[in-house]
Amino acid sequence: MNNKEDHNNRVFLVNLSTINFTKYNKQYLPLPHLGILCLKEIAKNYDIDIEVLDGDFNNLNDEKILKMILKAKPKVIGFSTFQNIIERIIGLIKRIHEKLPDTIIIFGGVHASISAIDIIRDITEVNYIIKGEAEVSFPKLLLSLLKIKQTNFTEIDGLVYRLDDKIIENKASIFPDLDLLPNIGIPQISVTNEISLISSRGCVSNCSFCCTPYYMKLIGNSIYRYQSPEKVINDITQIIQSSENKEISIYFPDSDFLGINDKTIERASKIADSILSNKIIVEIKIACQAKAIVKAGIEFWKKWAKAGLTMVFCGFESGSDEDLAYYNKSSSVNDGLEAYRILSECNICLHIGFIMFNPYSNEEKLLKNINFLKEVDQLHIYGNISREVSAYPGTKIFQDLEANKLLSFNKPYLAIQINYKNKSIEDIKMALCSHSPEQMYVDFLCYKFDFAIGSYKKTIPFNKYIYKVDEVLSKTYLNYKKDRANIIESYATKIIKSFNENINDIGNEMNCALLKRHQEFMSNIRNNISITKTKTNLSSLLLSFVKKKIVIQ
Ligand code: B12
Ligand code: SF4
Repeated sequence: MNNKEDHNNRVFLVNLSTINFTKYNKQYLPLPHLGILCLKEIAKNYDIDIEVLDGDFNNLNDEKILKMILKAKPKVIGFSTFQNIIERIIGLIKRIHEKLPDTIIIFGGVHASISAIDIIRDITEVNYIIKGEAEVSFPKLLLSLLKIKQTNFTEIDGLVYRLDDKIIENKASIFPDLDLLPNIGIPQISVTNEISLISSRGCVSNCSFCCTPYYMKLIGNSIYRYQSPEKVINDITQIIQSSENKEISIYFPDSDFLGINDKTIERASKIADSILSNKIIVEIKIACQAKAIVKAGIEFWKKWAKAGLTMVFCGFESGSDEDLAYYNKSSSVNDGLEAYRILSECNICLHIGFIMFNPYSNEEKLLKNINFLKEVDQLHIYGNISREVSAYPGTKIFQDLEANKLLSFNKPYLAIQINYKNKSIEDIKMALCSHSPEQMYVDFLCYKFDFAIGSYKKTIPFNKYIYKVDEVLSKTYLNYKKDRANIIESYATKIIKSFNENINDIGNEMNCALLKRHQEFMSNIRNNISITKTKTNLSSLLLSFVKKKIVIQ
């Protein structure tokens, strides 16, 4: 029976937006939630139709999602959980439960898997949690809940549920053969030509701030698993064939696309070989580690560049080896510098993950970070100088900071505040980070321009405009980027070196200087606008902000 036929049998899978639509980050074009997309596709094999409400990807804020749920009165709603949205999810399910007390609420995803027992004990509105990979367990549970095929709950791997006064926790579930997964790129084609796929699960490293290693251990398989080159190529080919000649770009935001040993690097090499030998025209972006970039070597990256690789995301995380040791990174500062050099030589754009602050930061390490960011040409991205480490339950950092009384929280799975060893570093963090919302907006433009200019695109779509790329625009942007990095360097260094109380004022001055220079850049490239879709624009929004700031001062 198709559950579509019975409206009371509707099943929703929900991912609340992480950006939550403030006026500064509306521009951010996010990736779809790949986990719930995968579950939706798998459920089709069981004739179950799942409706996905993906906050980021479908442009839905929490109120809109609530309205849709209350109108549809679904029988089952599954929420994918992240730590930074869990409180909003809990608030929402309480409101849903008030109006629709019979609706069954299920949690899943990495965060709920790690804190399953605590969550189900505390949040009575949650009926079930599936711990681990849910491709087998979720359809089994749905078939039971929709009364299509009863299964004894003890036979559903990963199921965490209440039975009388007890909480039952089955052993976590895992999907054994990644080659058998559906092609989750196909359903994205109608919405975007920037498709995301996952070709591996797990990671060869064990970074102290990351949930991946702990999650993989928890679900009973800490081995790095990956799809065969044949499966990856097959999915890419199908996507291209189904996309009716649209230019397709495919991003693999895997925890670790490359791995680090000869066998895993060989897999990636074979994928590039196949793209080249089959003359597949596609743009590829991947995520991997600095050490692996170096290990794979320049010829590997030249081949990948020929095969269409335009961007690599890499978690460099720090410019200090001491911090990298605390983060238990496999890669060193030198690996980062070398990885940057290799990718630059191959004209592959680099997008980095970076953690400026942790509770043990000191002036010396912060200055090393600034210096490193300058060396790898990433100091113009404000996010890089304003991010602090996260402490997710299950991670080594969480354990360490909790043991050292540097964490404040009501429950470990809710929002967590990190406290600093040295109060003056916390002040520096405040002075540098408090402008993130509006600067994130500009960072997003920089990512777009870096990428488009670095990979020789003819146009750059941004903020309802399309900019024509020519020599003048490239030069104007590169000057702007240099100035932005210089402004950040001089003010951030001043803030870090100042031991007086006016560092917040210096932070405000930095923000104003950056926004002013941004405004100048936007007016300099006005002639390159080739298509105007609407009258509202980023420049006017930021101009009003600059004026407001100047008045405040
Ligand atoms: C790819 C990726 C992204 C991509 C795509 C994200 C996405 N939503 O799909 C991008 C780059 C956009 C991203 C963004 C973010 N990410 Co991310 N991301 C990952 C990564 C590397 C792989 C995730 C993935 O696609 N796996 C493959 C799919 C198939 O698996 P899955 O999503 O886990 O889903 C499976 C199960 O978990 C389960 N499941 C998932 N949801 C549900 C719901 C129900 C009801 C059920 C029953 C089951 C279920 O079934 C699925 C199939 O098996 C993970 C690392 C990891 N080990 O998972 C981090 C990870 C999930 N991300 C993380 C974070 C923090 C974020 C951000 C908040 C970062 C930020 N500060 O902005 C945002 C949040 C965005 C959002 N709300 O979607 C953390 C989460 C930590 C935590 N405890 O909350 C992780 C674990 C990495 C880490 N730092 O440790 N991310
Ligand atoms: S390399 Fe990335 S995915 Fe792997 S453990 Fe470190 S942070 Fe996590």
